[in-house]
Amino acid sequence: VAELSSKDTPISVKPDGVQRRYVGQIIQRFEKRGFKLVGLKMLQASDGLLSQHYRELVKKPFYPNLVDYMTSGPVVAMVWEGLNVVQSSRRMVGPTNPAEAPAGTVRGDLSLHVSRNVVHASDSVEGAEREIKLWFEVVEASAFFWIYVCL
Ligand code: IDP
Repeated sequence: VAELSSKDTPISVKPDGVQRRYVGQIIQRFEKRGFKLVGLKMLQASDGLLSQHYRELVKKPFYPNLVDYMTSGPVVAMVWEGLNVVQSSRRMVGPTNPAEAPAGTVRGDLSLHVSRNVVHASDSVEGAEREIKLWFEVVEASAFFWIYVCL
C-alpha cells in the first residue's frame, strides 16, 4: 500500500465468501463502480488480529462465534482507492444484517444471515486507516527512525 488517505478503504472477502467462490465477483463489483484495487492478500486471520480488528465487539456474546467464523478459512483482504470510497463502498456492501440489506448490495445479493455476511467494509475514515495498518502491517516511517537511532 503506497499511501494512506481518506481515499483508501479496506474491503475483505470473509471465509464464507472465499469458500463460495465470490472473490472474483466482489472484485468486479468495485472495479465496475470505478474504484481501483491498490492492495490485496489472502491470509488466515489469527485470534490476535481479530481481537484488534473487532476490538469494540470482544465483549459481545456472539464474539466467540465471530472468531470461529473469521478463522474458518482464509480471508481475502483488499485496499480500494477512489472518490468517497469509504462511504460508497459501505453502501455497496449494505447493512450488517443481510436481512436488512437491499437487493443490489453485496450482502443483500449474496447472503442471508448476520453471522455469514460474506464481506467486510469499514464504516469510517478513521476505522479505514486503522484497519489498513492492521491488516497490511504498514510500518510507520517513525519506527524506522527509532530503529536507526537505537542501532
Ligand atoms: P459490520 O461488519 O457491518 O461493520 P459490525 O457491527 O462491526 O458490523 O460487526 C462485525 C461483524 O460481526 C458483522 O459483520 C457480523 O459478521 C458479526 N455480527 C455483528 N452482529 C452480530 C450478531 O448480532 N450476531 C452474530 N454476528 C454478528
